[in-house]
Amino acid sequence: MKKLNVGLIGAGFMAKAHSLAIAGMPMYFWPAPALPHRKMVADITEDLAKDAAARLGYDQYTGNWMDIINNPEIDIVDIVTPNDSHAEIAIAAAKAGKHIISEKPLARTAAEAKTMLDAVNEAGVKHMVAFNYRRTPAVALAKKYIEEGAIGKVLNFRGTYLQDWSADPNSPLSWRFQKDIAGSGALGDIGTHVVDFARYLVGEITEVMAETQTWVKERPIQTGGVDKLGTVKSSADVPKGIVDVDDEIMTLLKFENGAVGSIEATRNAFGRNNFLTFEIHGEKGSLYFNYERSDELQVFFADDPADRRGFRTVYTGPAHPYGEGLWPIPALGIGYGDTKIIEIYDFVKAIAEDTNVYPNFDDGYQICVISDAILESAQNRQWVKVNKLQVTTP
Ligand code: NAI
Ligand code: SOE
Repeated sequence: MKKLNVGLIGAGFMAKAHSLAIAGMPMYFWPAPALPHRKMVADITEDLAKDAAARLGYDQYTGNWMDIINNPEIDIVDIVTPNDSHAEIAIAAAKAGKHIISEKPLARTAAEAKTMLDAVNEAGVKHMVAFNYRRTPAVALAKKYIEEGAIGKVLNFRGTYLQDWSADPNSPLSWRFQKDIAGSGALGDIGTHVVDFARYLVGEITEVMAETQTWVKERPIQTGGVDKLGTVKSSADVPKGIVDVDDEIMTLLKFENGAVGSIEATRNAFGRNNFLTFEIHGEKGSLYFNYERSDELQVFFADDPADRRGFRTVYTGPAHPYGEGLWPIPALGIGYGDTKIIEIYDFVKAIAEDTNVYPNFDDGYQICVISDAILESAQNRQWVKVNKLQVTTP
């Protein structure tokens, strides 16, 4: 079985998720299309990388990510650093002929994402952007129902991503609140997952009309690079820095196929944790998904007999997308890690079989174009048309 050596760059939250997925994938999907192997990990210092290698199971470590790029044994570069370094790393990796999986958002702006897209196209390597939530079996099942016409022509998409970890003003000023590192706030960080759902399930977005707000204008400056996502609060005497990104975005949407929709994203919604939802209305039925109940897809079919009409719950299992690799009965619990295992499986399969994989850098770029349009709309207080790349997304 072919082995694919992975070089992981960044050793925080996502490093754990990606490393678990690399290790666990063959146990879910056997025979594996190829065996990803945890070869080398990089962080900003050798000490951090050394600790990561021990913790996450890598053979080698380095304090300089260029060592991964220059290592001829590395097949896949896995980018799990904050958003400001995705482009520089991806372009270097593409030039070195490595396949690339990058965390989302692909880049801070569409212009930056375009440089990454051009680099992978020129190099002819496989590329993927890690919008993993579309790999929740219930979300893939919603896609299947829509494609089969089970809810008819789609009329409306309503998506939300609500969290509360930054609602407390003493949640520190990590990289996620700094425009030069993150690009944008709730929009790029979590809103883009919903934009990915909208494009995946409904189709291309052509116009947006948005509002953004920054509720907490300054926060205590965080020490240390890894974002603790509000779990460690600062004391009152810590110096404060300016938040120059959005805390909240709301946008109306128009789709190429005539559907309309809306997206809301905020990390300041007390009581909401990972409230990533969509409700889709079609001419013949409706679908509802909430990641906080990620085994479940709520479906309503308008041609049910009148006395049986109502939303019903489908618990995903072996009969549903990716079910053959997961657990033998429905409702055993799909977790965050499972979506990452499926993601790496699809990526490795595309490399082994030389096929396309989605969402790729084309999608990552288009989502950055939509994000830029959302920010422009909020600033200019008007509908903004979205320029469309000719993408190959199915
Ligand atoms: P984090 O703050 O937990 O960790 C980032 C790590 O990267 C730190 O260890 C830091 O020292 C290291 N780092 C920073 N610059 C580096 C460089 N130039 N070279 C090597 N290492 C460097 O960040 P987290 O939460 O893991 O986020 C990383 C990326 O993953 C971001 O793009 C974020 O948007 C994305 N993300 C995606 C999620 C998803 O559900 N798909 C979930 C969380 C994050
Ligand atoms: C923080 O809001 C975060 O970790 C995001 O960065 C991820 O993309 C999301 O999946 C979970 O929340």
